[in-house]
Amino acid sequence: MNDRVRSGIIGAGFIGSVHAHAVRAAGGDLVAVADHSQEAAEEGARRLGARFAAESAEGLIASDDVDVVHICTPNNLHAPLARLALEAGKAVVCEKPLATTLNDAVELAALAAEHGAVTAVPFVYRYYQSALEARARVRSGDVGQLWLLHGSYLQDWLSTSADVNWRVDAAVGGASRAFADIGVHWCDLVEFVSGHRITRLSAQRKTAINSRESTVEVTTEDIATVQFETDLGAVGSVVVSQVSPGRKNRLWFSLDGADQSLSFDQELPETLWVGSRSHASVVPRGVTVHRTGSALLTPLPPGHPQGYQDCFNALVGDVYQAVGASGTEEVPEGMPSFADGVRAARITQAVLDSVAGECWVPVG
Ligand code: SOE
Repeated sequence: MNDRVRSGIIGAGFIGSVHAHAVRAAGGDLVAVADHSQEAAEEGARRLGARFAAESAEGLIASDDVDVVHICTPNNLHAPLARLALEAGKAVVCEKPLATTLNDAVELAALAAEHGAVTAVPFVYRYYQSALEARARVRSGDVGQLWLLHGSYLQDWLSTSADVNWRVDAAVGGASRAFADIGVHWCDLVEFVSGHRITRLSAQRKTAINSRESTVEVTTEDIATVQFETDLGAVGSVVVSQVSPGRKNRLWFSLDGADQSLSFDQELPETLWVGSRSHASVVPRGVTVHRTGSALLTPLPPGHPQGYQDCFNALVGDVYQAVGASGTEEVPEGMPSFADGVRAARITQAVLDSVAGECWVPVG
């Protein structure tokens, strides 16, 4: 392997370009881009600054010039491409959902383990320093026993019938949309920060807009509400929506314990709110640094706002550190892997099962 990790990106849309910036920030060499057509691949390679446009996704995966494959395609292509990449001996960064079915996600994680591959699913909100501050405070015991975990993840980019996207079509995006696309981020972040695991849940789904311009019949949900219990004795709920006017990307949580409550808002990530019976404060990012091992976790001093792209850069920095060290044993603590992609698929399946059965269901 070169000194620089060599990358290939499949899918040069919005998220592909976020990955390309992160590859550069991590010191990677963006070698190739593939897309749905040769023309799109060439345009993407030019725009993202890759050395060449691959003739196909399969060609990019087979290339000896690529060490890490970034899968940034529509959801239904994640599993087949990730499988090919693992079989070709590559490290894989696969967008969420890892697969559109739980079985496929489980198989991919097993295949990755068999190959000893470095894998990642970009649950990037874990890299906000204020979220890490919350995690450290929970772990320190200051918050006391957590008994209520609650919040929401709200967007508005699908809130009119003119809003059309491949995610709306279950054949391409998967049976769950709002929950599988953003609800899983909330669950991942809250489990990561709190240390709790959701053990059973009861869910509702609602398709608010049944017919969208130039789209097949809409069967995927615009809204999901989930109430749950955890292994460490807390209860909680989350509201997920892609049709909440004015809410752009509002991932918000509150973790309420015996002594303190902590709350974090992805749209205002420079601070963590900490409340107790007698006092409340807003803690600025960077007052304490709790985590080591992530190459790019804190490139910005306090007062220089950390954003979504910085989180992405940190994730890819972790992946490339592990790839450079050529071994999963070197994976930095907290880096989200295919195992976390399986966890998200399990919770999504439980949401679907709960709605179908109109009952509480266990989360495996
Ligand atoms: C669109 O809903 C989207 O880009 C998600 O797919 C991402 O995972 C989330 O981070 C932001 O919103």
